[in-house]
Amino acid sequence: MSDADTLFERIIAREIPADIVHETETTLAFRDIQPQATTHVLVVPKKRYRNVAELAAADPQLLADVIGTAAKVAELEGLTENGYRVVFNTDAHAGQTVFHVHAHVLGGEQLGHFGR
Ligand code: D5M
Repeated sequence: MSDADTLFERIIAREIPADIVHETETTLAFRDIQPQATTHVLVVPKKRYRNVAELAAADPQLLADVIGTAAKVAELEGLTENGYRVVFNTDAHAGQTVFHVHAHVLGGEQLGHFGR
């Protein structure tokens, strides 16, 4: 990818600090700096793709790794009994701000219905 590095490459490279929750060979999970729920963790593949559609097309196994890490985070954070949400904001209308694909794992409270 030709764009400049995003913030998340710098977190993966440990150039800037993050509150890391879990790591695998291919993924990293860390707490969102602006939490939108009691528990709000981001899961990123270490290899950069712009969004989930590009990741799915190019490397379905890596997408499965991201979802597997999200499930592991839910377990580690105690979210599995009451449930949780996994969200991929994709481009402008969804408000994607960091163009290194990331899953938001949200839970720890009753979440509102999503939409506007
Ligand atoms: O989500 C991008 C998310 O990234 C947003 O919820 C804030 C979060 N963010 C921004 N900077 C940081 C750092 N430094 N650490 C952790 N989390 C961060 P999007 O779906 O692109 O809007």
